[in-house]
Formats: sequence, C-alpha cells, structure tokens
Amino acid sequence: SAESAVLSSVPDGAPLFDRVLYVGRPSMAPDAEVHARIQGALDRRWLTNDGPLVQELERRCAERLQVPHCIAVNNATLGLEVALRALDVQGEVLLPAFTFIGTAHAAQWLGLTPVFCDVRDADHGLDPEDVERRITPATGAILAVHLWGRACAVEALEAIARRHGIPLILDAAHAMGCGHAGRPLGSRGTVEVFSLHATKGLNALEGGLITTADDALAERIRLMRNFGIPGEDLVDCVGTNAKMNEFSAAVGLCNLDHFEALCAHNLRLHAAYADGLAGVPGLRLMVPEAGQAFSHHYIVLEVLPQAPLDRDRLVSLLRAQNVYVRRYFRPGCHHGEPYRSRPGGPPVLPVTDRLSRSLLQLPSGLQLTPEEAHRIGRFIASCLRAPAQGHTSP
Ligand code: T4K
Repeated sequence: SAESAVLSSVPDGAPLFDRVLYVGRPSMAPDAEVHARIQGALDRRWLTNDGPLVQELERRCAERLQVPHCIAVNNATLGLEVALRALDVQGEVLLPAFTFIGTAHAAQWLGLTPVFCDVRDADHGLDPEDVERRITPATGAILAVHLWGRACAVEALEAIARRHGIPLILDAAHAMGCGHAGRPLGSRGTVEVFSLHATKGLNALEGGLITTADDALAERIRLMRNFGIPGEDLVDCVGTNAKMNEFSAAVGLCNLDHFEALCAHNLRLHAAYADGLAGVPGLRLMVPEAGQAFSHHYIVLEVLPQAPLDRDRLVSLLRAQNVYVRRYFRPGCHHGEPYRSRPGGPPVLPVTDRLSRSLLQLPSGLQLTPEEAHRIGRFIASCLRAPAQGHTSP
C-alpha cells in the first residue's frame, strides 16, 4: 500500500521522522548575521526606546507594505490594544470568533465588549453579512482578521465601517508577505496590526507592527506606545509601554533579509504537500487568493465530512509520526472564558464551529524540505485511503 511504501523508508516501529516537526517552528537568518546585528546594539549601548534598529525596521517595513506609517510595538496583542485606544473606541467591537484568542482579549482587556460574529467559508474571515446583522448603535468598531494571511472581505467591511462611521481595525497578525488587490496587505481599513512573534513568518522573537495611512492616528499611536510622552518633561495623554527593543528589531531585520527566500521555500512546501495529497478525496488544502502574493506560512488542511477519518484522529496519527500538526483555532473564541460564561451563553456560529472541528495546520518553514512535506502528504493520503487497515490511534 501507499502507507507501507512510505513507512518502509524508516526502521520498524519508528516514526516517520526522528525529530519533531512543529507548526510555528521559528525560521531564522544565519546565526552569524543575528550575532553581528545584536553586537552592534551592544556596542552602541542603545537597547530600546526608539533605537536605530527599530527605526530601520519601521522604515523597511513601511516601504515593503507601501504604507505611510509603520510603528513597531512589542507584540501584536498590545498593538491591537494601542490601536483601539488611539481610536478611542467605546462599547462593542464586532470580531470573528474564529481567530486566536488574543484578538478578542485585546478588546476585552480595554473594557470593551467583544461581540462574536461568524466567518465565511470562502476565506475563513469575518462575514460581512453577519456583521450587518449584529451592528447596533453600541458598536464602536469592527475588528477583522486576515486569517492565515488571506485577505478578509476588506472592501465589504470598509463599506460597512464607512456607512456607520466607525473604524475598521484589521488584525494582520498572519499577513506579512501577503497581498490583496495587487498590493501588500497593511494599508487597508483604518489601521492594520501585524505580529512578528517567533512563530510567525517574519519573526522578531516578540514583536508587532501597526500600519496606517492616517497621519494624526500614527502620531497618537507613537505617543501611546511610549507612555504618552512626546519628549523630555512632557506627558500628552495616557499611554502604555508597547516599545520594541533593539534585540527584537535586530532579529526582525536579519529575518527580513531572508524573507523572500522563506516565502519561496514555503511555496515549494505547499506544492509538495499538494502533490503528496493529490487525488485523495475528503481533503481540501487551502489555496491562496489567485494572483496575490502569499507567504504560505500557514498551510491549512480541511478534513471534510466525507473523509473516512475525522480531523482529530488524523492529528493523532500524524503526531505519532512526530509531525506536530496544530488545530488552530479550536475552540472558537466564544467558547473560551470569560466569553462563554456571559449571560445567554455563546452565540451559535455554524461556520466557526465547523472550521474549528475540521481544520489542521501542517509544518512549514526551514525546518523541513519539500521532499519531507511530500512524505507527510503521502502519509496522510495513505491514512485516508486505508483508514481501517493498520492505523491505531496513539
Ligand atoms: N491575532 C492573531 C490572528 C494571532 O494569531 C495572534 C498570535 C495574535 C493576534 C497576537 O499576536 P502576538 O501578541 O503573539 O504578537 C502561538 C503564538 O504565541 C501566537 O503569537 C500566535 N498568534 C498563535 C497562532 O500561535 P501558541 O500558544 O499556539 O504557541 P506555542 O507556544 O504552542 O508555539 C507553537 C509551536 O511553535 C510549538 O508547538 C513549538 C514551536 N515553537 C514555538 C516557539 C515560541 C518553537 O519551536 N520555538 C519557539 O520559540 O500561540
């Protein structure tokens, strides 16, 4: 069988890989380049507070994202909080339930009320029709997510936000290297927020970027990132400490030097997975929007109802082979605390609930070769072709 062909390449009883492959394993520039930039910061003794490496990272990212303002912060969660605060958002925030919990917590942390909406099957992003249904005079903002780096329904959401006179904040945590309508994501809505966490395509250990075309908003965000202090002996507004440090910027810059090559590698991995999975019914490998730039950092597989194995069983089989696939985002945010205990209980969100039961993410990045991705694809294919023969759940 295909499965025995795959397993025959490894010793009896041994897993498919002798090391663990992770979703979110950091891909890093060569150590020597990282050491050199960090040494530069040490030599300068300028370690944080708007240092030269942070400024260089902001400049280079603004250029590549084709956006006038790019403000580095210490993570995307604080980035979302600063953006919401700088826009003086009040009341309810409409957001997708199918996202990382940090998206919802950012609003909740500020004393705002996250209102969970469903997502669309087409792009796993916020459903504009559900937004329309849930919008009320209490709605202070829409917070949408470019999940996996695929653009959400930006045009429709921008139109709704404009019509209601509220800001559209875009969680672009996954979106570095991804485009829409022929441009990089980063300049849509009122403001966008990227994550540069270690598990992201472009990583700065911990970090984030806030991007906007609005001059006044950018100014406020810069102030709020640094306690509301515009200069020595002055305080203009309430602020927090959301500053990126120089070591993070050093890592971010080094990884930026190699980011194009990383995206090209991920594209090859995606193609190799697709090839390994070719012709297997019951599976859908997510494809990017046609003709748009894509990082392929998140390689997402949907296990359809007609598949002979369910998602969780396939996850167990893969993890037993040292392929540590993930189930982002399970459960939906509306099923996590403090949200599920709110009066009335969690809303019914059919697409979110279905996706959180049927998606898994495959390893990407420099940790594996296309040949290895192909082997994983063939292993999955063999699991689905012969579910009853020989596979036991670990
Ligand atoms: N919005 C969205 C849509 C997001 O997905 C996120 C973050 C945010 C906002 C907020 O961004 P930040 O505030 O973080 O900048 C991880 C990340 O911590 C989180 O940043 C990310 N999304 C989320 C999708 O994934 P966990 O709890 O799944 O991480 P963890 O510790 O399980 O790591 C994932 C895997 O990566 C591990 O199995 C092993 C590997 N790993 C991880 C790290 C940190 C390594 O091999 N080395 C490492 O250094 O949340």
